[in-house]
Amino acid sequence: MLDILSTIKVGLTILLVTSVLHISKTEAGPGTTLNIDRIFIGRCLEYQELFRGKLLEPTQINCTELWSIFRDAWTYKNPRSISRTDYDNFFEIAQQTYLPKDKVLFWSGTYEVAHEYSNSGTRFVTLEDTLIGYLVNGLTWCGMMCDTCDGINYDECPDFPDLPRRSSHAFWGGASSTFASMASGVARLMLNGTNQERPAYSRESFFGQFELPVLSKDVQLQVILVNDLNKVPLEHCDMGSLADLRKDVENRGMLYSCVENPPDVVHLLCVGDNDDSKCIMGNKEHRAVPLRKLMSSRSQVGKK
Ligand code: NFD
Repeated sequence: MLDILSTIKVGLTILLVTSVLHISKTEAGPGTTLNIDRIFIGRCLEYQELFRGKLLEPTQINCTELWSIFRDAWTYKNPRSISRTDYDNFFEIAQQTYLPKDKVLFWSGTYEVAHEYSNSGTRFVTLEDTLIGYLVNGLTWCGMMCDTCDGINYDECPDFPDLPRRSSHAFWGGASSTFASMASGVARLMLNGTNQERPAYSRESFFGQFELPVLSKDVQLQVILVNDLNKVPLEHCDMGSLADLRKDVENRGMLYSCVENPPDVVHLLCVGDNDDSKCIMGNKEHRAVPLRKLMSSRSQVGKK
């Protein structure tokens, strides 16, 4: 009897330990991107050597030294203790001194279409087209304290919601405000009016927290409200969260305007999905023929 009880006890302990381990495992995200050093230095060299002819001036920077400065900001440190000031040195050295007037593009909830619109920094400039954003966009990194490793945790990094706010926003918050503080003239902000999960504009977004508050008062903000094809628009200029945005912008003494689904953006959306009724546009010759129709008329010809 005692044997059975102790076997159950051991079994329950194992179950408890594995479920605790499982919970702590699922709360962490993936670890630092493997080969982050080589990716960083490679991107830096590529940015420097191959990006001529874009809206931004090419940079002249020692990429190996820049990697060391970036690495020193977070390696051998607990990711929960990182804050914006850890990256200040990196931002100062990697920051481009000039952003072209009227060409800055912010985005919130519209990553894909905004970057198609900016076209890798040739039509507009997003944070990810600047050196700071380009170097680490899409990468994960976090440090760990240890004696015999390189101070980088390749196994797991904490998920953003699991970090104190000042640590989760340390890099991208700092990068966003460094970028936004240099915008001049007309700045554009692309928002999505068809997302059921979130409002088009949120004061909690990086745009709301780190970009809008540091924009120069001379900047005129033009919102481009994008409605996904085949979805019902949930928000319109001057209604709902867009009305809050107008208030926030005007309270800062800035000029505000808003356009909904302008033709150039609709054209971009139609590249991937020209069956939507919004993609039937222009005069007859330039009208996009829905692929489905074209295919069915071709198969009819084939049958005759
Ligand atoms: P979003 P937004 N911590 O689409 N930006 O207005 C960290 F680090 O909702 C660029 O918030 O729009 N990232 C990038 C998070 C990142 C967190 C941030 C969090 N707690 C800001 N929560 C970038 N390139 O990665 C969410 N994210 C990620 C600048 C989420 O995965 C741009 O200049 C999503 O991919 C742009 O004007 C991304 O943050 C504006 O801020 C953006 O979330 C977009 O930030």
